[in-house]
Amino acid sequence: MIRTVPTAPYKDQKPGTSGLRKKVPVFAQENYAENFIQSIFDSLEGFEGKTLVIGGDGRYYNREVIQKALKMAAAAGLGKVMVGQGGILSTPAASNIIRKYKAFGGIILSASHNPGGPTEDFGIKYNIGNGGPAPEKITEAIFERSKVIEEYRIVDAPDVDLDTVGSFDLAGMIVEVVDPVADYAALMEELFDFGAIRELISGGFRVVMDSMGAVTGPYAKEIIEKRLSAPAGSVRNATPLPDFGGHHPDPNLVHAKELYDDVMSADGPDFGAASDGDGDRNMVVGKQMFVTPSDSLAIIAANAECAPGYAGGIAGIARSMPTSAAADRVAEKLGIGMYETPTGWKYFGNLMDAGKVTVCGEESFGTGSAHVREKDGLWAILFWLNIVAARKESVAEIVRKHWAEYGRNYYSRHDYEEVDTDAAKALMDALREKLPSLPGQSFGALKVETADDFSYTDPIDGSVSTKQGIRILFEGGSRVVFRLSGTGTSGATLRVYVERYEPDASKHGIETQAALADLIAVADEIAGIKTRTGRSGPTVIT
Ligand code: VG1
Ligand code: CO
Repeated sequence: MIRTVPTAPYKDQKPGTSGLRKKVPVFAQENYAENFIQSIFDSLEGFEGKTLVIGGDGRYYNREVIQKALKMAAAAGLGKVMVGQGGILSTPAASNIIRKYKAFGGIILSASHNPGGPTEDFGIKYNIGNGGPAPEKITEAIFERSKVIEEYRIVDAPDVDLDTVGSFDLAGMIVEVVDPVADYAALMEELFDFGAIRELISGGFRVVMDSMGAVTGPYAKEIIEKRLSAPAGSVRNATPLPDFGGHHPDPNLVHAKELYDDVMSADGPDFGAASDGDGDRNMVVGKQMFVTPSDSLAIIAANAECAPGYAGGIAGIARSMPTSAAADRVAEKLGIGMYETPTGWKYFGNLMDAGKVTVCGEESFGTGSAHVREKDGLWAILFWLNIVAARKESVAEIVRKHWAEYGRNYYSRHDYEEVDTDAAKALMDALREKLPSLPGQSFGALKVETADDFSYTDPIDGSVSTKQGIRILFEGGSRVVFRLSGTGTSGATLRVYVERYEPDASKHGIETQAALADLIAVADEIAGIKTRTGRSGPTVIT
């Protein structure tokens, strides 16, 4: 039954910030997906007879790779695979199923917010038994294995029917096709006050959610329209499509512009939300008030006790280094721990497992908590609705009062996408060389206090991650951070993160780009962005 297939290694299967991401034609090369999946199994121990969770965001090539992964799991000796119906599982839902059913781990198929389709992106990611992305030592082991792999094992069997819920035999392994939504919706109902949110909505508070043709459609329909009684049609683009309708399923000001414009208009809905390809990101827009992801983390943390699941308070907060320091001020006031980690959700896992932190966030529209071990788009959206329902104030009021109390961290990220890889690397190298000379230097009114290449030592297991982004900190709490994306699939993406702290409430109404203009200019002056990339400006501003 088990067939051992000789294969030749590929040299480019290095997982990035969140798993292996490549264009579909790369994944479709002979044995490419098989090699990577076998490398995962070869890097793990003790899974024989245990349960694995498999699901994806429904993008092009999802079903094909799921069939391969199922047959390879059977050959590897797994006892059972739980797979979402239709091959669908949002990333947070997969994390929940791994935890709830004490699975050994999971394979999540997604390239998140990147476009899908025959020539677009695909991805494979391994999650460990805590439900979170594999830590670096495992992803490194997978990469090392993929460079020397000589064979993979697969059972010869017909494809599994992914569309019917139930248990099936696959060459001696059980395949359980599960409802992708049920367990997740039940968890959300435990964490949040659905009664209060339902009352808010039935009182005329208009909520719209844009699922962007991606995985959260069925989840949002069940939760927002069915359980919270929002009118039918409140969830837009609710059918997961293999190409996401041709869009970037990226919930930000650029790609979710239609929803944004709608909610920003005077007679628009009271609350708008969007999520990404695999359901782990979120965008929250109140009527005429966009909430930055960094502020969202801070405000959720400050108001956590509104939600039943967090009524006892939160243990601590963690944020990725480029995320603004807004949450730090909340942690300080609450007298709880605050942790600054490298970019990528995998760095939060140990802190959550150790009970050090409850809520975590990234500036890249990612917020979540220890309820699962992934960031969670719908969770953040429901948290906001719960806060609005409990405080009986609009999103704009809540945000403005937060700024008045803690000060405002003006924040923006400028992305330069698909720039020449060598030019991007040269820019970072040149910046690194400049670091020692920067402290004490002045650029206009801005004086550099410190400058470094961020390095992180995990406080739980002592593992060290270096070169995680160059930060230039100015006196008074302003800063600029530079790093190269680890999720792109063509060329390099330079991310420039700009932040300025403004304690004075009378200065909280400035347009963000204007408030940051001097820092943006200094970032270019120090890094030579325009000259080195040949670009006159960023491709995406969020
Ligand atoms: C980006 C974001 C990072 C996020 C990662 C995965 O990584 O910046 O914060 O964790 O995407 O998110 P990078 O290396 O491109 O900056 V997702 O929703 O794509 O799984
Ligand atoms: Co995502």
